[in-house]
Amino acid sequence: MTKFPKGFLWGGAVAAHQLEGGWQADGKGISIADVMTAGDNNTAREITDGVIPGKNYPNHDAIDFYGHYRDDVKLFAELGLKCFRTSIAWTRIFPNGDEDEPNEAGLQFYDDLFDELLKYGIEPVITLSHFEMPYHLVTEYGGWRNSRMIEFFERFAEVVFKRYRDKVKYWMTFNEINNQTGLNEWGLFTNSGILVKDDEDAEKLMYQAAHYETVASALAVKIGHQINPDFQIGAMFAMGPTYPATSNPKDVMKAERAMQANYWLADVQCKGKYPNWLLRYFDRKHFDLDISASDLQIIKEGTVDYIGFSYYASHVIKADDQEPVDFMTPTKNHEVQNPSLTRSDWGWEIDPIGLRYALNWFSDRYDLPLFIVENGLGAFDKKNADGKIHDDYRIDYLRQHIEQMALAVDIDGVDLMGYTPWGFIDLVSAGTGQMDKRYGVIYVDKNDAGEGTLKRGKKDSFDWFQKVIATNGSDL
Ligand code: BGP
Repeated sequence: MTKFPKGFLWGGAVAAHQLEGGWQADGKGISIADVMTAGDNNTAREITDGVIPGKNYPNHDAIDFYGHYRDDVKLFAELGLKCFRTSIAWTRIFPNGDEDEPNEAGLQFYDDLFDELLKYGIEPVITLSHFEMPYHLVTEYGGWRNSRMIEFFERFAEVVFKRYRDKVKYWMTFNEINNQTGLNEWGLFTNSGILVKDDEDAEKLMYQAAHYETVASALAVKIGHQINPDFQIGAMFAMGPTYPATSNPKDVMKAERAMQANYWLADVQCKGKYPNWLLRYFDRKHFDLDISASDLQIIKEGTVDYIGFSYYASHVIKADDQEPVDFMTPTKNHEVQNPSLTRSDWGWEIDPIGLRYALNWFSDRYDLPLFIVENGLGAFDKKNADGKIHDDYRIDYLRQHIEQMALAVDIDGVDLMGYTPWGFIDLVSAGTGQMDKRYGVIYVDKNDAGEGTLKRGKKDSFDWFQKVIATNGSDL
């Protein structure tokens, strides 16, 4: 018997810049993803100063979903998807980000894509900003350190809300808005288009940028509801619970601090207010941020309808005796391995029970519907002698996570809207720029060197996930 409600949104998730390609097609502008090179397992992606000829920019062509979307959607329909999560590439609509008028060809592309999905009864689930803001907004305005970003984002949101008013019901404002709280270069750039100079305080910049984003998000929620009261507009967080390394209360408090440092944005977007500890922290640090009374009013009025989140792994933290527990960020240096868990090819800890924990954590705190909009296993897939990919490791990963989802729904009473595994069609990795870090149940013939026919194929996990959807999660 299924544990999942009727109408449960089984789907798959991607982001425009990671699969579309067509980086200059039909008037598209350059996004921040277009100036990031490929890294690999050991080297980070380079953020270049504009597009430099000869460098390898994997997002430029990606898997050419832009040219293949009709055939791909047909395959999604065969898989049985009820919904498809993608983003609208901001640079297709406003190539530079600060124009007065949108680019009609870009708008038309998403009209065609949504029509194609709806033809098969697949509901689009749309992220407005998924690591792909116009690069011009970085060079001209400094990204989200600048409050003018709010007006540019609003214009973009309003245009697409109006245009797709009757085609899209489920929206999210900013993808993984909280993954910049770790203060690393990648997180700050992909979320906020911020490159920190030597004489600048990264932490202060992050809080300021994140504040402007929450104001923009709240305004988008308000405008969206005016345009169509049926819209469901969610936040989106990267969720990876942090556990204490031991029962030493110092470790427990440190883990609590890590959770606060990573999820305060959920308070702002879901409760409509800053947590008390953070306001005290701003004072203590003399940050003197630009947070006005009217901003706080907007945040209060524009709380989200649901919580979307990604879940890949959990973390463990150990307190440092030399350091006061009130130290907030970054917390990464204190992470230790979890001896109870195994890890993926990229060292991400595999923790299905952590997903149930995460569902309970969000549900208890915010009492909102939840939507798991990313989850999955990045792995090196090898073709067998029969030319097929037998990815039982991926099936195991997904099965174990869905089992925990079922318990959260059935036993814990969590209000769960749906589940869209990440990168269910192979695409470019956001973190590394690799093609060979694969999450898909659909294989795409393209490798890290950019070689391949782009031909799509079904992995064993395709047939398995098809059955899961067809039985509403009862046959795992
Ligand atoms: C999340 C992003 C996705 C996606 C995923 C997997 O952080 O929202 O865009 O890429 O993680 O990460 P990666 O591609 O680095 O394996």
